Amino acid sequence: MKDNILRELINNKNRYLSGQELSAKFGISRTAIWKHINKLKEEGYVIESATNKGYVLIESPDILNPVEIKELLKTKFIGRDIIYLDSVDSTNSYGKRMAEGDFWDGTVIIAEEQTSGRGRLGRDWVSPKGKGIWMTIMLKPDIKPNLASQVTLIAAVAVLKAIKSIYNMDIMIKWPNDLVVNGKKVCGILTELGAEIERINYLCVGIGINANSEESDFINKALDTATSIKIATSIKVERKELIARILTVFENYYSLFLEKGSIGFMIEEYKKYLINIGKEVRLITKNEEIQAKAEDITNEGHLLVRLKDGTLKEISSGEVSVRGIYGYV
Ligand code: BT5
Repeated sequence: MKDNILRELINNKNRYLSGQELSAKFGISRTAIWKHINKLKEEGYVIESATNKGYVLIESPDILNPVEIKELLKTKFIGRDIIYLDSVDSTNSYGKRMAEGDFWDGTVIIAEEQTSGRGRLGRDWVSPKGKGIWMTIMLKPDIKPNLASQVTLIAAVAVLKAIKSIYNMDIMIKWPNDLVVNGKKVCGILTELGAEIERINYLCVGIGINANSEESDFINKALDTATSIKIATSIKVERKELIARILTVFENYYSLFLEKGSIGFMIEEYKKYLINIGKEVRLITKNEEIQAKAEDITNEGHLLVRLKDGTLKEISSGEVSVRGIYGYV
């Protein structure tokens, strides 16, 4: 009921809703309405109440309330079910546990904080409370497992375009899964899957964005390659707005991908945003590090590099980290 009242207040911004009107609409007493309003105020919603006029929503707190995110969404299925957690080990781990049972295709898991946020190959992802967007999109695509890594590239383009459209910043993709601003990482993506040999059971597309993190959040963790949208633009990110925009853009590309069976249709666009092409890079695997020149991206989203001996090598994501020869980019 509290969510219904909040939804009504959101949809009537700048207009007073009387206790009587709300009580008639939802079939509960005016005292019950008043109690729910007080609960919302306790959560940080600034609601003005005036005698004889009723209630009006002035301001929402910076918490990722699914009710508000859903009001901003323009999607058909992504984010129609949102699981909101104050704190979790990792939204991807939560998604994997959830996938042992059933879930709606397009369910999104969002947390204010991750206590064991994960990067690729067992690396950590720093996810301080209330500062970022730590979320996982859960999907059930009817595709072969070898296509799963392409969804990472879709997510990278979707996040980049959503950020660009709101903050108009100079943001690039570092193949395959990092978004970079001023030579530092602002977003990382971790796609994991549950699959049989021929069939994907589920995909977890984990997206981590440093939205409002401060320099101190990174210095404390000795992360000198990280930045946030707020550090880069001096603008406080409206996280709910950005999440809704990302999910909307993601759904468009993802639906086209399912229809066409490959990301070939968007590879030119992906390349346009790529920071690596034409650069000398270091390819870091578990066992070795080699230097090469990044030349192109294949239609499957693999990186083509020219080795020192002149041969071309095709690299799929997951197996390597790519760094510039002098540093992170
Ligand atoms: C990634 O891995 O970049 C994937 C990050 C995915 C995070 C999301 S958050 C929601 C979902 N739930 C999860 O548990 N994970 C996903 P990788 O390319 O391996 O980069 C990891 C490296 O980035 C670390 O070893 C650090 O050097 C650096 N790093 C850690 N936290 C960072 C942060 N907040 N910002 C920038 N760099 C960070």
